[in-house]
Amino acid sequence: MTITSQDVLLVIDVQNDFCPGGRLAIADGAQVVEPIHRAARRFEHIILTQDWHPGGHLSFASAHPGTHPYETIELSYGPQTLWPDHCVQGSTGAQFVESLALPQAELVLRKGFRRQIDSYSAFFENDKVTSSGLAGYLRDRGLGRVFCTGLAYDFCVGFSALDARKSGFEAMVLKDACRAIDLNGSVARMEENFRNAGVNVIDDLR
Ligand code: VGL
Ligand code: ZN
Repeated sequence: MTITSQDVLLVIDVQNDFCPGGRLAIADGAQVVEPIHRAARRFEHIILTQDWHPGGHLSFASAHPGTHPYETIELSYGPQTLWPDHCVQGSTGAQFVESLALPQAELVLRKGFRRQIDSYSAFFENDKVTSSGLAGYLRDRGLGRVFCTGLAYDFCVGFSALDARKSGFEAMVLKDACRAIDLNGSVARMEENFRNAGVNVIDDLR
């Protein structure tokens, strides 16, 4: 596959809390780093996202007495899965994995910083209307094709790819450079969404 100057590599949430030893650890999470580095050599443009929650964030089970992590509850904007406290602003868990070395990245986009709304996608928060501004940024810079990598395949990577399509961009997911949470069939559901939205899943760039 030919990568051009209109393509961007989107590296989602490669942070300590999503890796073994972290608060919301994903199996083999840290193993995305090597394939991400390999892909990154081909891209002129790289954007990182960082899950970045204030303490007491509404997506934390700890903010809802009587609930447990990985339950789903109804919030004003719809269903919300509850998580262990994670990626709290300024914490070690919120830092990028130490081995991630992408100093050439042009933008670090933080998301999930509003206490009352979670944000899986890099484009829209979970209410589906609050914009991060990323679509405008990409458009202003003439970037048209988004290659998604990172954590987690079935949450933040997946919703970012779907919203890239909704915002009018081509969207690819580099599966080999992602790892999944896989909660109650979330991987199968996300892959169905990918098919319906025209998101292309590719194993790796070759
Ligand atoms: C994520 C759950 C909660 C992710 C972020 O990066 O996929 N998942 N916050
Ligand atoms: Zn989060």
